[in-house]
Amino acid sequence: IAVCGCKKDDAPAAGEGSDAAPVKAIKLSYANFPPAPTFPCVQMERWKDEVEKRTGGAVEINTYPGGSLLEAKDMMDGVISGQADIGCLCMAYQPGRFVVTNALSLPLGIEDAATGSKALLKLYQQFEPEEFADVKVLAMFTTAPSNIMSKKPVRTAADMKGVNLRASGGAARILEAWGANQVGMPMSETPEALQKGVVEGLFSSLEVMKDFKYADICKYVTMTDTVVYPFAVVMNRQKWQSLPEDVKAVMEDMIEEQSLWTGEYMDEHVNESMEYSTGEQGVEVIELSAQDKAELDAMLAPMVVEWIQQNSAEIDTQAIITAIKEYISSE
Ligand code: 3IO
Repeated sequence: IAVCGCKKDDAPAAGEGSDAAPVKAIKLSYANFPPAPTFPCVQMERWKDEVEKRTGGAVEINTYPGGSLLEAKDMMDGVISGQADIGCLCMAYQPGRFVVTNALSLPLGIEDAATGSKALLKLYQQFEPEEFADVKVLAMFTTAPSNIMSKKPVRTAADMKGVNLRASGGAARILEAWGANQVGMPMSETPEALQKGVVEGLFSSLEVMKDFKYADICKYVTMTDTVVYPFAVVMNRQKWQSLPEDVKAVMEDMIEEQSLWTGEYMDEHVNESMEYSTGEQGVEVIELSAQDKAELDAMLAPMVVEWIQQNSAEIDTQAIITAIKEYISSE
């Protein structure tokens, strides 16, 4: 069937009004774990709208934000088993499963989400890690660099010691290196943990200050600008193979575009979120002294070398790090 470039009222199906959508639209479900206003869901709605438009209504995508179809840690297996056709996952929640792509969350000096997203997609395309063999990758992107959001001020490197801060994956190991007490959980469980006092803050990208209303409770942001969180959007492989070629072509053409769009959206939204936090919410932004920043950076220095050594039996770790550094410096 011709799906692209064909207006939906060109050839109405039998028994169908000329203004109706095609009767046999392909329906796809798309699962996401955080609430609708957050960036993984904003990019999901953008992808849905573009795919529906570019396929001329031949594809209909039903989105399920907030873990209503699959929860954070079930995303990959849920898509592989077909509980959802498409899913958006944060790879930090299963660090051992996504060893290659999680290399992006090592302290390598990625400055923003646009750079991180470009680098992550290239990394995936160059190394084709086998953990994605059972799915079709539709997009990959990262958050902006992580900073500390907390109820009490963290003004020095010493202030971090023993503070319960929530993080996941590579970011969690950064907090450990700094002597904070890292508590691991998906972002979707963090609002309750903050509310109950299980954690006193978190370590993530700053758009969450607005999108999760953390600015209501975390009145301090300490700028560390370290490590991004890598994300993937994946489709069930059999479902992908069942799609008409012209539908596949639309989605294929959108892989890079969607990945970069999301990185840019993230960077802009971090700025918006911090304007809101400092302007309307009275949040204080703390800059560490040059000496403290150097001390914290020095504590992270061994992490990349350790990662190269620890994973070298399974993957070409040196080549992966060299490739990432190349992608980043070509920005
Ligand atoms: C994230 C996850 C869900 C919604 C918004 C978000 N912003 C940053 C993240 C990264 C993340 O998953 C995390 O655990 O910090």
